[in-house]
Amino acid sequence: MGMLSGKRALVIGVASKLSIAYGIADALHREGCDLAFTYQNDKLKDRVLGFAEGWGTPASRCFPCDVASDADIDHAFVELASQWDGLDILIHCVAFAPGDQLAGRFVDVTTREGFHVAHDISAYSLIGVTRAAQPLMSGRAGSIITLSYLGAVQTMPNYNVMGLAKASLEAGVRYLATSLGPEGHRVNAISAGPIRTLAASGIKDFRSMLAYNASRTPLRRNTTIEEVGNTAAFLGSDLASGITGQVIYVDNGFSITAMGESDNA
Ligand code: NAD
Ligand code: 0WE
Repeated sequence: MGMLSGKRALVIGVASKLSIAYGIADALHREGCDLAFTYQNDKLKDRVLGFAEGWGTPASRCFPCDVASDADIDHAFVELASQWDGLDILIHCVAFAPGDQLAGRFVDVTTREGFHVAHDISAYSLIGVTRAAQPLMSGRAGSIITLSYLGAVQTMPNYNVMGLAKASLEAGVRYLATSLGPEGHRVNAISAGPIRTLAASGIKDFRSMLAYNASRTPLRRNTTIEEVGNTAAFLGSDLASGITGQVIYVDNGFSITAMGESDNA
C-alpha cells in the first residue's frame, strides 16, 4: 500500500515529460494517490490529457487554467468539485517572467511590467489557487506544495526579478501556513536545484550552469524530477504531519556550501 493511498491531488504545471510537475505526478501516482490536472492553455491540452491517461486520470479530471485569470482559477475548482467531493494535496508548479527580464544586468533589465508579471504568475498565483481550493480541502488536513529556487535567497546571474518573485512566494508559504494551520492544512515549498525543463530551456548558458552545479555540489550530481517527486510525496503524506511553512531544499546539497569544491580544481 502506497503512502498516499486514498488521497487526491490536483497538479498544476505539467507541460512536458521533463516538467517538475510530471515527476511529482509520477511519484504521487506510484504512492497510490488519485490525480487531477490543470493545463495552461489549449496548446498543452492534448499532451496533458495523454499523460493523465497514463496515470489513470480521465479527461474529465483535466481542466484549463491560466493562473493569470481569477475566472479560470474559480472555474477550474468548480469543475473539480463536480468530479470530487474533497481534495487532500495541491501541487503548484508554475512560474513565469517575460523573457527580457531573465537576461542581463538586474538594474538595467528589470521593468515595472516585468516585475508585475513575475510576481503575479509566480507568487500571487499560489495564494489564488490555495483560496479557491479551500472548500474542497475543508476538514481534510490538506498539504499544499509549491516549487522555489535558491535565487529567492541568494543572487544568481540572470535569475533577476524571478528571485524577488520566489522570495515573495516563500514568504507566501509562511503566511499561508500560518493562516491555514488552524484548519489543519500544511503549506511548504521545495527549493529544487537546477533541472533542464522547458522553463530552463530558454535560459542562456543553462548547460554550463548544470555542469558547474553537478561538479560543485556535495553529492556531485544534478537534481532530478524523480528526487523532487519523492520529496513532494513525503510532504503530501501524513509522515510529514509536523512540517509546515518550510522551504525544503532538494538540491543535492548545493545550497549548504559557501564555496563548492570540485574533484578537478
Ligand atoms: P516547466 O516549463 O515544465 O513548468 C512550468 C509550468 O508553468 C508549465 O506547465 C507552464 O504551463 C506553467 N505556467 C506558466 N505560466 C502559467 C500561467 N499563466 N498559468 C498556468 N500555468 C502557467 O518548468 P519547471 O522547471 O518544471 O517549472 C516548475 C516550477 O519549478 C516553477 O515554479 C519553477 O520556478 C520551479 N523550479 C524550477 C527549477 C529548474 O531548474 N527547472 C528549479 C527550481 C524550481
Ligand atoms: O524558476 C525557474 C525558471 C522560471 C522561468 C523560466 C522562463 C523561461 C522562458 C520563468 N519565466 C521564464 N520566461 C521565459 O520566457 N528556474 C529555477 C530555472 C532557472 O531559470 C534561470 C535559472 C534557473 C535555475 C534563469 C537564469 C538563471 C538561472
